[in-house]
Amino acid sequence: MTSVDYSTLIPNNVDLASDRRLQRALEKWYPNFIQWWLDMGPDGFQDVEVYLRTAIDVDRDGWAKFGYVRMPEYRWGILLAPAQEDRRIAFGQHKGEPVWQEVPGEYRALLRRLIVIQGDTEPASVEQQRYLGKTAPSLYDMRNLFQVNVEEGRHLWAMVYLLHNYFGRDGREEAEDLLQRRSGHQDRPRILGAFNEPTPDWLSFFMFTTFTDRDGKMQLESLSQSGFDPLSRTCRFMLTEEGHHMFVGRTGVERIVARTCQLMQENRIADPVDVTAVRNLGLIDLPTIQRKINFHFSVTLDLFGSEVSTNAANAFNAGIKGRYREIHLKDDHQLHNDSYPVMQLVDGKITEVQLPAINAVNARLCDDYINECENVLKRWNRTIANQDINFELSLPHRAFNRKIGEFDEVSVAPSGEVIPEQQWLAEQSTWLPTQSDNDFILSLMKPELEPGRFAQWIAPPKAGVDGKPAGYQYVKLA
Ligand code: BYC
Repeated sequence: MTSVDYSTLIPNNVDLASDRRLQRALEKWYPNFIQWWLDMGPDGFQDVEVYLRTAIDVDRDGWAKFGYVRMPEYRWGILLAPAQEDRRIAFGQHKGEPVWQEVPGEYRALLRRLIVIQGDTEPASVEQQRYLGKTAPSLYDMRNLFQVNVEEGRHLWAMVYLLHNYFGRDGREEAEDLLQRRSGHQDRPRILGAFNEPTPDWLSFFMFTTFTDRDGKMQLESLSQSGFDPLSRTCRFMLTEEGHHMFVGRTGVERIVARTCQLMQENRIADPVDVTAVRNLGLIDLPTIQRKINFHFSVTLDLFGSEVSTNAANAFNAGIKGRYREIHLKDDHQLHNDSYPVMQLVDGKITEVQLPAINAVNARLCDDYINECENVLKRWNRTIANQDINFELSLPHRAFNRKIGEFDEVSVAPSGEVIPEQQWLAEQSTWLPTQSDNDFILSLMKPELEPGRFAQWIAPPKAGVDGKPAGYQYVKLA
């Protein structure tokens, strides 16, 4: 295991110095990455100093250090979690064989595709969040946004390292293409749907980091089970950083909910659906927050691919992508004779059907994801209940508003009821954010740049970053 070398242009623990060819290829990619970061990274904040954490080690304790950094000078490193001695493939037809240190020829295309899709999401999210710094509700939040952004940049590096080191010329071409596609671009969009949606306001950002970053966690966890060891080690270290992103999202929404409920109480607004009264106080009303949940949750479910998928079955069988926490599951890890319950549309009704488990790997990952999201909702609802407000946020049914998978062609209410298209058209504005909801949210987005001050519509956090107070000067604006 090589310790992290910070003396070079590209900090790494993969002994880059000993591989001149790879080092040269990455050094050639570096200026293009920086150009992309300057063009598409946080707009207007490239020169300011931000109190950021940088990964400096891969040990569980003491892996990061905090300090002021200008973002283009952030040390984006290539960091792999420590190798596990005598690691064996944990699932699929190669179960029990030693893990691969090189790409197995027969799985080359499959692996490359998964790595490219994963890699594509990382710069996409930075592009989506590019303008949010200008409307940050506090310096604390601005710093968290930039932390998320630089780490997504590092995750792009992680995938580019794999492409350059293990996929030769076409890997290098893919790495270049990762810098060419653009979120929401007409001709060169990002690969997956949710990464082409705009993130124009901070509620969208917090919803994205709650729901979409959580898909990131689930996918990275499944890839970290991979029999291709460099992918597994790369993803394992990425997961260390991912926790903070979801924390930013969950607590961000929680703070908005807390502020709304607190001021509703103080102003004796008893009816939580009295939207006008709440909005007149400069707050985001709970029904709008519900519609934002409906949107971000359903769009994110599409990222899991089709519930029933031969792609996913092939990746599992090949030992390339496992199930969530595969090594902790209690079965034969080959799924020859196992079945798994999947929700499907049968005779116009959503019905649970037992299917061969190997074809239902995506459905299972969705289930694990939904369970986690339920726990997040419980926390948000506790915040509401603590203020004695009679309102409950909920996740919409998994079939609601889907564009991919079993339910892509059917209209379904948040309750899970299959409804006629006409009813969907008539009622969708009560279920999904409307233009006027989005305009209202945008109208609240005014920057609050005084250390320790927070915008009207969001409560301060319970604690600051790295033991510092919430009012710390997290960003030194020029
Ligand atoms: N949009 O069998 P199917 C993150 C395509 S987020 C467009 O249904 P499969 C992050 C699919 O590519 C995590 N196309 O699904 C979060 C395939 O096309 P081809 C990102 C889609 O392959 C926040 C066809 O439909 N990582 O890290 O089993 C901030 C049939 O595919 C979509 C990964 O996703 C869609 N939504 O599963 C920053 C992990 N869904 O090949 C970062 C890597 C499906 O027939 N990717 N298609 O042309 C995968 O594991 C799988 O590719 C998917 C799809 C789970 C995405």
